[in-house]
Amino acid sequence: MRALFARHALLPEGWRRDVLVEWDIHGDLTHIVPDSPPPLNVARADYVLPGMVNLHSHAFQRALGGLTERAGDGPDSFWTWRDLMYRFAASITPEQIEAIAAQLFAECLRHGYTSVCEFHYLQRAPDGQPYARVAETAERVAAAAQASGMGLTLLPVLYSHAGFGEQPLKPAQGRFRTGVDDVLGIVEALAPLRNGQLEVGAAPHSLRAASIDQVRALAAALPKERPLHIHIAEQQAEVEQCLAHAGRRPVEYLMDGMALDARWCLVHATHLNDGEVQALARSGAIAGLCPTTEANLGDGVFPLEPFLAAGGAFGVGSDSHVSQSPVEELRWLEYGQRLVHQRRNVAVTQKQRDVGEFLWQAALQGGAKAAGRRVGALEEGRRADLLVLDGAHPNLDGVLDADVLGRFLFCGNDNLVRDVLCGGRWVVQGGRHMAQDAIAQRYRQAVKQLREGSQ
Ligand code: NGQ
Ligand code: ZN
Repeated sequence: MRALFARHALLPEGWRRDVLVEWDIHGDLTHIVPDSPPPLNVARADYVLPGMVNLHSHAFQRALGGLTERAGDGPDSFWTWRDLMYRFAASITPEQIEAIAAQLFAECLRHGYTSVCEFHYLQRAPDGQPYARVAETAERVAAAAQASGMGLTLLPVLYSHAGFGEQPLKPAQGRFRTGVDDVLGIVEALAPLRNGQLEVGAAPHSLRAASIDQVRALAAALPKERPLHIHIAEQQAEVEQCLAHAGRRPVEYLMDGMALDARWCLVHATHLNDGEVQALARSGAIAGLCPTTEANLGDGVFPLEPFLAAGGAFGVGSDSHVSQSPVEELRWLEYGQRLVHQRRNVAVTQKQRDVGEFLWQAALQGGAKAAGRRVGALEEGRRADLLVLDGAHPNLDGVLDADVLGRFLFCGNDNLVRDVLCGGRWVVQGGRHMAQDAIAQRYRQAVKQLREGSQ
């Protein structure tokens, strides 16, 4: 049956009662009718939310999570972590990429993500040669999304240089090497996979790895409606290198080079001056915030308050996947602000005073734009992506709908996501993913191979 009756459902305008939700065989929502009489023979749910968009992922890094938490000889940093990540990426096979991505996507679904944007740069063989199929590794990620039921935006990455001024790649970056034409070739090779569950955009890795001319060329060549993502201003060192190279800060430099709009997602954008905050907010580009990875890597704290005051749009991503939960990303987005400002309830607007509801709705809106897919709201014509929370859990039992997101995001560590519908398919039921055991078995195998290979 392609219908659900929700006692409480979060619609774009807020919580509504007795909502009949229907979708079609393609996985698109067809009817959302609040104040409906309870229908016969339709499954019921207490609290229903739209599934969250995870706007930034490097799926293979899931298998590195927790293994870089031991101090080295000197001070550890983002850059020392990156060397460990390169070492980990050196030998990984396409089969292992698929197994790791499937595990990640199943975990993300169980925790409430129904879309992932994969910022995909591991595109060549370990010896730096292209695979016989240019989109080999990207197709593996797509296969993992399909096996797990996750909605996907694949972003093949433009990665040509090691640093500003077109510095040659380091040997450890050989698997990432692409020029503009390579990326367009991969985008083309992926075209047959596009459907309601899968979109293809592109991503210059950063202004370090792609020159501003390359960024411009890629943006001009990609079909107009497709998303473009870029890492930017994630570390102070990048800002300093950019100032030395171009006399401007990274976001200034990018915005001087080209007009940004809502098809753009600027990932991290941590280090902004006031002018950049205003300009980025005005542009309509999405700030791609990844609070748990930014904390893990010691990036810094995004200037959320002035960005929101200027009307900026944002979404969240789990990036290196030290967390697979949107609860943790949104909780830490708010907590980072509280810690910095020594205040409470920062992520609100004049109109929306509830932190949890503001964060969930705003991250959905920004995330949907970044994904370039019709997702992010319980609305006719969008994908049938929704979460049923466990209404019997002590944190939710009998609560007012106005308190649901506060309980969900800011109280405890149990996973309150009980069932997940993604693209019109029930992929999680009773907290279990439909292929959880088989996917976990392949993941364990892949991780074992990687461990034994590195000894
Ligand atoms: C990445 N990760 O592409 O995996 C980056 C680090 C780089 C994050 N920014 C690598 N979390 O910037 O060169
Ligand atoms: Zn990243």
